[in-house]
Amino acid sequence: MSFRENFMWGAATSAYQIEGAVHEDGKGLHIWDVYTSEPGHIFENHTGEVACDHYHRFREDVKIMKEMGLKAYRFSIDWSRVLPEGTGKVNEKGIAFYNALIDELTANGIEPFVTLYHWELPYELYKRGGWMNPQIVEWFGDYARLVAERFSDRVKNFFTINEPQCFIGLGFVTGEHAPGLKCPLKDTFEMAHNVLKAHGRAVQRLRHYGKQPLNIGFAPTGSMCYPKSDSPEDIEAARQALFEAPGDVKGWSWNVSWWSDPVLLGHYPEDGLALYEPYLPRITEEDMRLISEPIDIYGQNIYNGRCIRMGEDGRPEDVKRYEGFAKTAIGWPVTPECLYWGPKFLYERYKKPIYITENGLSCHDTISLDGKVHDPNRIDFLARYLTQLQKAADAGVDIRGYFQWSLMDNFEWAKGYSDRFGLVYVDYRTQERIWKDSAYWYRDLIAGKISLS
Ligand code: GCO
Repeated sequence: MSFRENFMWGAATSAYQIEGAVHEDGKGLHIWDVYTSEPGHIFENHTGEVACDHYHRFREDVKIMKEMGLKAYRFSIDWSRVLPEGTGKVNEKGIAFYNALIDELTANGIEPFVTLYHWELPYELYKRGGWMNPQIVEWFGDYARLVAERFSDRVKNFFTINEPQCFIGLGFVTGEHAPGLKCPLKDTFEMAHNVLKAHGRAVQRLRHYGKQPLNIGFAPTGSMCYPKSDSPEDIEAARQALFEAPGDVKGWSWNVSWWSDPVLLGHYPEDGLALYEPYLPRITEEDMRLISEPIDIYGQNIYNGRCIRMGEDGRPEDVKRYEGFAKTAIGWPVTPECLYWGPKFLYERYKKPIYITENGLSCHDTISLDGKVHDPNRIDFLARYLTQLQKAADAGVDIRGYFQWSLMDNFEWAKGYSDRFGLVYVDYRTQERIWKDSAYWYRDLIAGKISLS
């Protein structure tokens, strides 16, 4: 394998998706706690109340990571567990939980990568306007300071926000995710601007209060674009398509450059500014300085991509997928090329070391008659995708690590427990963890016993 030395082979999770213990030890409510407690929002009214019971079983879970040979683990802190009201009084029991988890990881030689916001907006802050209230910039900054003060002696790597595309787009445009709102588009642009400013403030606070030099980034998502052929025209078309602003304003949040250009280049993209002009909030130079506070690493969640060619009119166009195109259980297309072209285009534009902060798939995993969980589709998917990622590394893209989504099956948001993304199977009736075949495969890959392509 030609990944760099010290390549961070990892797996990822997020707090609400695995922790459970939502009413324990002084945790406050967040928008997902509230949203899932009301029937009709989530598949079969599932909630994260118990989830994988990771809050009580984290030692067992770290043991699994260790046996798998993971070098790194990406997890998120539930803001409302450490600050039940989002701001003000600290919940020491919540802090103690994350301290114990971090200690367990470091004692086992696993590098913790901490996400500050994987969608657990404290309900008390939501009631005060949440992302609409400009004060959230300071609320989030204070939270980041707390995290730096309490955890950064052992944690070096931080991602501020996870997938703003989703939590704004699904939470406030289409209303499929908590808090389930369909807001005027103008509001959603304002929230997005506050999200980016909050990110900037968090970077400053982490840096200032960090107990050691930190690697700080954020973790956006997006459908990548890859060219139909290796012709310069198709490659250029794919690059343009990846970074262009969606023409349908209702889908505006599904946008790479609207989120990443401000953070890394210090300005919003020109095409978006023109296209979305009627909806935009006031944007000042001072805002842009805050938003583009320098970061060290670029996280990107990548699941799939669109195939693009240059059209006869000189504009990029989507190539229709053939009938029967491979898809995962959740229905997403299998497009390994996105893990070559995505990092390549992103690295060319943003010039930052890249972590693939999420990549993976759901399969129809079940316990077979032999008591094992066979998931050949996941192994095939991972082999194909990682071969492409390796190709990107070979081509000189600075890729530092890869986090499989997910370590174990968990609460898949509006889909509840109906989709299984884990390397490890969770039997929710008993909380038994069963290694899927892919978990053994990943272990062997990390150990260098399997080579790609
Ligand atoms: C994210 C993702 C994860 C999902 C995964 C599969 O926000 O990082 O939404 O939480 O579980 O992407 O959909």
